[in-house]
Amino acid sequence: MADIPKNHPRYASLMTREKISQAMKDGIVHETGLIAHGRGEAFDYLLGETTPPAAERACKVAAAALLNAKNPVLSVNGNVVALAVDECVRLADSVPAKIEVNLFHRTKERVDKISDELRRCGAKKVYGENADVKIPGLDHDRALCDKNGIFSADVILVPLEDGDRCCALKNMKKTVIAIDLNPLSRTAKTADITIVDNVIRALPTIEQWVYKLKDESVDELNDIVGMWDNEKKLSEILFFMSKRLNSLY
Ligand code: PTJ
Repeated sequence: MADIPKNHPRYASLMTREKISQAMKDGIVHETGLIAHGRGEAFDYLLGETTPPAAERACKVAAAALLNAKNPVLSVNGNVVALAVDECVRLADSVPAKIEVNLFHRTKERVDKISDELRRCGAKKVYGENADVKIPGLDHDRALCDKNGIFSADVILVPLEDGDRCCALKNMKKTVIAIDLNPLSRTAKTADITIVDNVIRALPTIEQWVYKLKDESVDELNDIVGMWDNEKKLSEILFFMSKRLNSLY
């Protein structure tokens, strides 16, 4: 790893880059995952690298949806495990939810490495290694999933997604929660609940809400989810970003 001085003004961001670059060398992140990370960084810059109020509220709604689900699943890929493996495992434990590895650039070697890393960090069971069914309507490897995991999930959390799977999951009548720093992406627009925030901040925030909402009734949780208007919240995020940009100079 590069020797980055702690007093560097961009220390946290540079260390995150080191992490994802190392994970690529270790075979966890696909090389194009670095490009996806760069796009995420640019949007995070526009947010001021903080969680906007609409994202905090989205985390609350996401927690309510996960708690009310019969078969909640967290879908993880290389970038998510590189950036927030402990956070994934803790969130899955708190709900509890299943964890499934689902990759766009799928190879057995990457699936095994990512699954091993999840287990090393405490995941008791990892789905996706023996993907035996396909999400209908997808012609790439993200379609491959486990019939007891993503395929039969009613609520699915998809951090760092790439658009068309989100649509395909919606077509299967699943509730989709997305974490995506880009509020303009197809994923952000298609999901039922979009958290426009960095996965590094969003996953622990959802977990905190899971603990806060754990004792609420099913009706109370349904109300929290039912009152969410995703389109309106995305426009609030865009307003937050543009207001912030306009106030800089
Ligand atoms: O590990 P694999 O094989 O499944 O490959 C995954 C990648 C990331 C290569 C694949 O999903 C991909 O190409 O994704 P996209 O289409 O580039 O979309 C990624 C989205 O995630 C973009 O909208 C980024 O803004 C966003 N993003 C990137 N980093 C973060 C993020 N959102 C939240 N937190 C991040 N840290």
